[in-house]
Amino acid sequence: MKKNQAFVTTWRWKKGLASLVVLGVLLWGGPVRGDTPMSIGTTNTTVDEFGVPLVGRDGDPATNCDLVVIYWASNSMIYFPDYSGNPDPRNPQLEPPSNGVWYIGSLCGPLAPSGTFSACLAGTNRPTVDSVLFVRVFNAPTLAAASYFGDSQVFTVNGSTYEGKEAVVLNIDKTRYPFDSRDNDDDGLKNSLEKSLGTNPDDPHSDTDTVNDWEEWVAGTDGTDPNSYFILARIRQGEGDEAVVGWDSLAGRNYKVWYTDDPLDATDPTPEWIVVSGPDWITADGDVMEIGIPAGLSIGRGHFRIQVDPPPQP
Ligand SMILES: [Ca+2]
Ligand SMILES: [Ca+2]
Ligand SMILES: [Ca+2]
Ligand SMILES: [Ca+2]
Repeated sequence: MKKNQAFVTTWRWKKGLASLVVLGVLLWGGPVRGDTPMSIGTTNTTVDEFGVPLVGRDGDPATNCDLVVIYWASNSMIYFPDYSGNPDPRNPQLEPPSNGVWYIGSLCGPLAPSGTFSACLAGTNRPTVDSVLFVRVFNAPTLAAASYFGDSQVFTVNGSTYEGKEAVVLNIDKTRYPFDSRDNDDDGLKNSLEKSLGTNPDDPHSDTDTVNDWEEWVAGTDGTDPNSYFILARIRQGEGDEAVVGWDSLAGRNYKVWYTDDPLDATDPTPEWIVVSGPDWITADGDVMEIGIPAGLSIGRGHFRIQVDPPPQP
């Protein structure tokens, strides 16, 4: 009997010691690293600066997928990266996963339908409670190839769990910010946009078609291909004496058609042009546009030209 009592006493003492130890950890053990996995990700589709969904893992290897990086917001602030996309020192990078990088199309837990991503943070990657973070997505698989980025909201790890996980849903709609808004060659295109288009940021005429890089971007032609430039492609007869003017267009761009019957030579240095496509811009809904000019063939010899409305530059 005495033996049993002694055992119970010892056990109670040990239980008390265990409580003290646990209390000690809570009081002195520093930040609490949640012991459950954490997933962070998007449920909306993130698009690039042209409105095209970022490349995810639809059968592609991860190396083809666009880059995702998690950063610390050390004082709850997001700072702009440098011209090459490297983060501000006040936004250091969270240790990447052991298998390399996070990317668009990666999957973790219940998040990440096609075209989005989620990252699973567990073990040493799992940030401590009260960590303040944000996520940056890029428009290319590597920082060296990227030119635009988009940021999530700043969020705080709070340790809460739902069905065994802490889940943070991010909102990143677009890689809307250029790393480099300078215009080295003064052709009207930002350096970052030239990188996205493949044109030379130090040369206003990247190819030899004499149409400059900005004009080619406005018209939607290829600034790296001398055989691609904006032309009025065709004029044909429509109903009766209707003239039908056609050109290669870009969906969403706005156009006007102008006409003059002046000779466009040295005998008339100030030709008078009039708009014949109506009072409003015409928005293209595909890659070919045609517009009928009533009685266009009855006005004799003349010239048409197409004007493109420059869109806002990303
Ligand atoms: Ca430029
Ligand atoms: Ca250029
Ligand atoms: Ca050109
Ligand atoms: Ca061209």
